[in-house]
Amino acid sequence: MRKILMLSVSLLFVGAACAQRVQEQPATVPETVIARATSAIVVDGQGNDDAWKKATKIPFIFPWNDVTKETPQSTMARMLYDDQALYLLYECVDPYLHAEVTEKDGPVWEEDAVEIFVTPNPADITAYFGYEMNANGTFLDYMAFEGGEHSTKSIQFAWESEGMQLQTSWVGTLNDHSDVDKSWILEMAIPMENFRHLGGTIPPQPGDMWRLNLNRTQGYKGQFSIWSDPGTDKASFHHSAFFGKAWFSHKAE
Ligand SMILES: [Ca+2]
Ligand SMILES: [Ca+2]
Ligand SMILES: [Ca+2]
Repeated sequence: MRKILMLSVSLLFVGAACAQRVQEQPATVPETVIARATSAIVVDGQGNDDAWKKATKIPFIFPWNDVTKETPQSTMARMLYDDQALYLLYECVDPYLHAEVTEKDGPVWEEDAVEIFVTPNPADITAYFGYEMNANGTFLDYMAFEGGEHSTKSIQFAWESEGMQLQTSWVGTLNDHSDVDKSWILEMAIPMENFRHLGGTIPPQPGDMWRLNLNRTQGYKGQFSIWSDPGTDKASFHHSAFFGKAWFSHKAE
């Protein structure tokens, strides 16, 4: 078991070290507001619930690809919350849909996948939860610990979330690259209970701030993209010092 986990760790970092930086890192990390969901969200991979219309749109940036010279495979994320769950919606433009991993905690980051790295405790951002989800709805979850900006990370894949709801949908053909696809959507609800163990207030209260980042992997003929630029020369996501700031609102925005 230990051997398998160590192999996974090495692949995690090899897989995220291809593209080279082309843009300046912003001087400050981005901030957003997570509105309270005021009506039910049905996690069906469609993202068409009324509640989503009031969520702040979060576009991803491309620190490692010159998207003035290549077509950006854009991503728009949204977040909402209530006392029960943190809700996420990712809408991904993607001409080549690729996701074959179906094993829980498998190497989804090597395929078309989106991620959230998050801690409810802004006083100690060296530990955080990671969720990585591929386009067919398979996910990997873990707790990550780091000793500093560029230190060795410890990623505990054995940690398991409970009660996750997750669905995807797509326009195109999955794992058939003889055609050009259009897009995919991932919608999920992470029960708030899963955010315990690192400090912070669970469920979050209005005015609370969590540090987090939203990522998208390169996949097949794609681009690494992200909400908050980690400042690395090559695409690399595990840098909590550069997580963005997400403020919980008492109302629907
Ligand atoms: Ca793709
Ligand atoms: Ca796990
Ligand atoms: Ca296809």
